[in-house]
Amino acid sequence: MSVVGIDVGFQNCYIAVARSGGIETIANEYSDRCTPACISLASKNRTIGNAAKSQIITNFKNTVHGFKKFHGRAFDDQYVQGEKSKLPYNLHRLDNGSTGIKVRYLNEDKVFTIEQMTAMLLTKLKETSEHALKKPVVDCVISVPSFFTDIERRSLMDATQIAGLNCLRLINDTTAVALAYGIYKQDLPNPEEKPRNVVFVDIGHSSYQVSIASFNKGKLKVLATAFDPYLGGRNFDELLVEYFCGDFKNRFKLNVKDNPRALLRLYQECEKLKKLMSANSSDLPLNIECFMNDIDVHGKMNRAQFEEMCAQLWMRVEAPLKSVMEQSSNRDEIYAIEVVGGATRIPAIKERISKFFGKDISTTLNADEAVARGCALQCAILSPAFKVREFSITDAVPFPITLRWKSPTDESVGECEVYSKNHAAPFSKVITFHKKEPFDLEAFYSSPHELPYPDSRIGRFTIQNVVPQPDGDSSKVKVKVRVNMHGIFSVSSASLIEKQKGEAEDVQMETEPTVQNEGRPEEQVGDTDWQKNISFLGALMVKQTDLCLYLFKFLIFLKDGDKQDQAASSSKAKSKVKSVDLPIWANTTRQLDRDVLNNFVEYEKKMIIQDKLEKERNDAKNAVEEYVYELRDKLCSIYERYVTEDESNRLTIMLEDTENWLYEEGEDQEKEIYQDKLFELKKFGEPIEERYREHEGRPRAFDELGKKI
Ligand code: ATP
Ligand code: K
Ligand code: MG
Repeated sequence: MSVVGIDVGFQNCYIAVARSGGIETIANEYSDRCTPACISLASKNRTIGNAAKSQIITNFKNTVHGFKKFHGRAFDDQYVQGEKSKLPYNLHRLDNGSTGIKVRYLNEDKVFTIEQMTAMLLTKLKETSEHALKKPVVDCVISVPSFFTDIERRSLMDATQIAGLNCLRLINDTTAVALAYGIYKQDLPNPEEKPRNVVFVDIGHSSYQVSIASFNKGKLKVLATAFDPYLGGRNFDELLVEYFCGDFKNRFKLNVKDNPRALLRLYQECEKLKKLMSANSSDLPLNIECFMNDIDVHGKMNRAQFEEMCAQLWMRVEAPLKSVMEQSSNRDEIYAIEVVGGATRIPAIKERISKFFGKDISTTLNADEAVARGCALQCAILSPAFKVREFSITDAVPFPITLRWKSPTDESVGECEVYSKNHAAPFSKVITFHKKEPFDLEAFYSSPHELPYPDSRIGRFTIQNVVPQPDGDSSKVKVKVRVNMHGIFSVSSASLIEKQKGEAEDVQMETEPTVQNEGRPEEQVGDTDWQKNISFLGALMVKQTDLCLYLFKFLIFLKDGDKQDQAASSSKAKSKVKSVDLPIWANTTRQLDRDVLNNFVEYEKKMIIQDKLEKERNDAKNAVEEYVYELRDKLCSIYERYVTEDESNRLTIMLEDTENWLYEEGEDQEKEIYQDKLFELKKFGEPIEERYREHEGRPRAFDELGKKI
């Protein structure tokens, strides 16, 4: 199996792999360790990464970037609509209401889903890692913003599937960084000692994430997370662009915003300027030649001006830091503040963070590569083929999750917060219900106001085939819910416990009217030590009807780990009850239809083949062109002595004809045509080459011989 970690950034993607020497970040075919999250669609193929980035201006309508946060978003979503007006390419409303991207591809109008776009990017990253590892890559770990909700995570998971990847874990950006920080540390406190608390800050192009994690030898636990999902490097670019648009309007009478190409160029130049200002506080120029209407523009800015201009943004740096500290009880001692992400290079941001903690910040991690490295480490830990130091990672649930249930036959409703904020994850829980018929469980995020997503629904899960006991009593139904490795909630299994003789007492005890209150056990849930595998949390009566009691009870709290789960449930089952698995019908919000997903998988494969064929065709064409230049060059240099004048003239004409052909009729031909052309040329070229080699080779052979003697 492959051990690959992928940081899918809003702007920049990085790949780290495990090789015998350890974890290393790998470079793509441009010797660049950063692959831009950019895809350009064209009439014959698509280009992805660096090559696509260079098309941003020339092919702006079909070059797609900045789409990461469209995952799981409806077209009508406020965020999507806000972005839409800023994008050079077109968004499109899909039939199911999701956001699609409309481009010209293979000479047709085509709408791709966000999952497909990210899959294209992943295809490229997969190929890059396959090239580096020299073997197929399927298993991987991929990073995700910690504030991504279920819908966004599931959408990203679908993308990995379309790209033919098996994502072993979607790991939160800051958790990956924490892992990259902790796993190599030799001096972490022993398990019984006071843990070391470290704050991790990642400010990328689109968002700002903070977490606080506690470390002991061999483990890390995320205590709390906080974020500003809409603050990143791009906000600074936007302000600079805004400024220069005004400046150029005044001084050059240019309406930059009416010209998408000029606007895109200005964005690129402003980003460069922003980076320069991080290292330099003096006046810096911004010059663009032939910007618009043949006018060259020039402007300037310095760091002080920039800082004044961005006042509203600096104010947003503190809130997530404050939030994360307020949430964690171990706030007294912060050992270090580790910052990563490109935008943390801005001096004013560093200063603000440092000032907040009253302490210097550390930049011991590679700001660009730490996330990818953490992903690769997690992948190595999960891989049976790799030996990695024992290191356990406990993440935190970013938003509380509530479960609500309804009976189809009467109006009874009950609900309970099953995962509190910062609850350990991954984590499974078993809830026991007493039911006579199938019932629905609805999962949703309990505090919509803190959700950076407009829809708090997670999904509806119908527990099917529930029947009363032969004696007419309610059946005990155990439902297992979990927040899995990817941070995704699900109702993972349900079983009906058939009453055995001699068990009546047990049931009676549970249906005792004393538990009829509507108290909520979630406070207890939050306080439970997750490491204790089983803990009884008391029972709660939801509503009593004339005929039966709807009762649920939290029974077992299991640290996620299927073996433990199985062991616990099977040993219970063996003891005295018979359990029957119940089918669950899951209807998760905004989920891509599985048939549609499979079509996307096939379509991605087709596009990969198409790209490969197009590349071969292009290579064949380039081979002809190169041969023409090479032969022409050699005819009047090294081959000169080996051709007659007549021969040379004939060949020169032939080469010229071929060159002309390449620009005209031969501009766009099938691969075979180019191959034939090359073959024809070589028929003339190769005999000359041979004569030359023979002649040149002879004295050298003597030389070689001479050396040996
Ligand atoms: P996200 O984490 O939001 O998905 P990302 O991972 O693609 O985005 P990064 O690669 O961490 O983002 O950071 C890119 C951002 O950092 C860009 O806005 C870039 O301009 C900015 N950046 C990079 N270097 C510097 C620098 N020296 N000074 C200022 N900003 C910088
Ligand atoms: K990145
Ligand atoms: Mg990032």
